[in-house]
Amino acid sequence: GDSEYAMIAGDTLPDTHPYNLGLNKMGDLIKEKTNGAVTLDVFGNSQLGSERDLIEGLQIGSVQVTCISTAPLAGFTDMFLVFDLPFIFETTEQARAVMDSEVGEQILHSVDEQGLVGLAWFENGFRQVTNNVRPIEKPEDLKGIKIRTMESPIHMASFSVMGADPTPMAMGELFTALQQGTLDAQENPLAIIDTNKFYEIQKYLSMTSHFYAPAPLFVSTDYFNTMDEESQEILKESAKEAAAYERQCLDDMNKELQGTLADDGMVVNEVDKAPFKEAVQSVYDEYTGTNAGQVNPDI
Ligand code: EAX
Repeated sequence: GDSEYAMIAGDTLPDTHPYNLGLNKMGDLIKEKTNGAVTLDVFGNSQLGSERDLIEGLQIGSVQVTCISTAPLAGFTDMFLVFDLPFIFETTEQARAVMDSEVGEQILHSVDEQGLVGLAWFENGFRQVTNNVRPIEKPEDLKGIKIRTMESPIHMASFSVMGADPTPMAMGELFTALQQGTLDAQENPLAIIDTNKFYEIQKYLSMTSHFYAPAPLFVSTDYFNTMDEESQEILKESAKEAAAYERQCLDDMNKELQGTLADDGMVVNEVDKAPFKEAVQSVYDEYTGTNAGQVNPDI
């Protein structure tokens, strides 16, 4: 019969990316656990708009579920900003320990009253620089490089202090901008570089791991409040199970990708992170404090 709660999810990544493998898994779990009373249809590839559009979509009720980076949340809450700081984590294990901790839960649920109920932490991962000018081996190599960043003041400041020229842009416009040469560079985790086929239009891949991007999964607060308690519980439980699956998919992909991207023609280099960390120290000074837009030192 007809489902009682027919939800749609939107995100900005290709169908083959772990975000969508995870969201589809979540849809399967929910359908199974509710015998079809609750369903989730997934629309990737920016079909429902940019991450900022998706946040607004949840708030006004045109979309029910989304999985996004924390950067576009900077516009209306400072609770997620800590994740945008450069080199805040060294390993995936550290980042996951924070997401899965009490403070991680507190951050995830900090916007429940602002239209977005936090369900789970998916993961995007450590971000790497690709470009068409030169291998990035030291911060000076970024001088004059036109790089697309997410809409995060902290991300933009980090590239500015290293001498690059950051331009914020939605994911959906990025491939074309790189292809047309409007930009030299972009930065994203390997799974995005691969599933978006950036290797077709970018020559150098530099393993800077300069930012770590978690991916909070949200359901619209208004929509969530229309659901009966049992369906709410199933939704929450399925999201957590899907998050474990999503992270596993990402781990599996990451194991293969560095080699694959080189086979696809990219010139890959490792970097010594020490000089990069030193170069962005001023970002910590400028963006930590109690003013709006700053990372609260308590967090
Ligand atoms: O949340 O825009 C980006 O570069 C992000 O990595 C992507 O939208 C995933």
